[in-house]
Amino acid sequence: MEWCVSMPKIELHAHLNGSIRDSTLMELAKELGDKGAIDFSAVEHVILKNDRALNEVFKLFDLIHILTTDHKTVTRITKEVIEDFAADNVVYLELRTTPKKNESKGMSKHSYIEAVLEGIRSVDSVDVDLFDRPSADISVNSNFEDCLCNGTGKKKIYVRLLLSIDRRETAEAAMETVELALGMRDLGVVGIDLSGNPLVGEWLTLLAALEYAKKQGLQITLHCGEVPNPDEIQAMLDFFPRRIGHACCFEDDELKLLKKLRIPVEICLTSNIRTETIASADVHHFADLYKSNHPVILCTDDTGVFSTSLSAEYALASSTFGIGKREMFELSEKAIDFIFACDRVKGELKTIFASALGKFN
Ligand code: 6MZ
Repeated sequence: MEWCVSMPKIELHAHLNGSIRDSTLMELAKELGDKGAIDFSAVEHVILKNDRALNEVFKLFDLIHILTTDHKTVTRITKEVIEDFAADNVVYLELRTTPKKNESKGMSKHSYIEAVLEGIRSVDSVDVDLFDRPSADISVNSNFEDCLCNGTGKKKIYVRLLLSIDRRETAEAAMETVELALGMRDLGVVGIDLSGNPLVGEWLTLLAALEYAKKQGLQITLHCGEVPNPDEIQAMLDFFPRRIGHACCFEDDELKLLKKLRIPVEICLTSNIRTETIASADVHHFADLYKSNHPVILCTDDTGVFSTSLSAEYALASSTFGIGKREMFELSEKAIDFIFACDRVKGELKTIFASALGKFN
């Protein structure tokens, strides 16, 4: 659907290492294969395979992480991911990534994020807004293209970072990530995400770090209910994060509580179907949440791993649930309310959407 591509969109749930281009992954695998570090032919079919159950996805991430272990590669993939989202008319991207240590490459969690920031700075085909600052720099333009280009002839994308805590991490490692996020608040980091294989790790191990992050004013989003786990779902809702991701395996009473608390849900349709956490799009809980006017945001999760784009997710929602162009536009615009960036950015995004409205009526 052409109009899904041209519509301005907001991406709030995208994992950096899950959003790498296949062509880049293949190139990196080939390089390591040539050096004898990996068996390229064994890796090639894993990268290009399309249907993966949840556990297999996390095996793929372990492989991807072997391909992206040095600073230069982290910088490269960040740059490409931002360019790809901008090309899909994503105007605001909250990109999340797990800071990694790799002593053999001289990489610390801090230098990993520095490499990500370098990737953001090196984007030159689009203007990137990375910092929360008070003054508005978009005048009220009369059309969407002018707003998108901010008068420079280049597209503009707002990018903010979330630092992810992997569920496999220790309490100390999680705390280190929170400290890192706090130290990088002036550099585009706005919050913390809890992610990783939902079948491993304990909520209680990570709780102290998350509580500390919250107390210090970082915004928090949790992967919640990607698999059935009633105790954890309850504990996560009690924690009252600013947003949650997935919410696939909620029982009726958990759903009722979620709706009462009005915690916005990041919905990743293709990811949930591919990983078989939801049987098919037509029975996805998006429909119920959307109909009951619960805050929902369509997101991609991992554009590379699931071969999708945000436009494709909008097209899938529109065709599966019979939602028209105007309503999809409203859904996209509503996401502004749930971003973690400052009010200046919210105001500027509202201007961008207002100027695009005419095309989507
Ligand atoms: C839970 C996920 C995920 O952080 O290395 N990740 N966690 N559920 C999902 N649904 C499929 N998809 C991705 O990006 C990759 C990491 O993001 C998390 C996993 O921890 C994965 O290792 P970064 O940039």
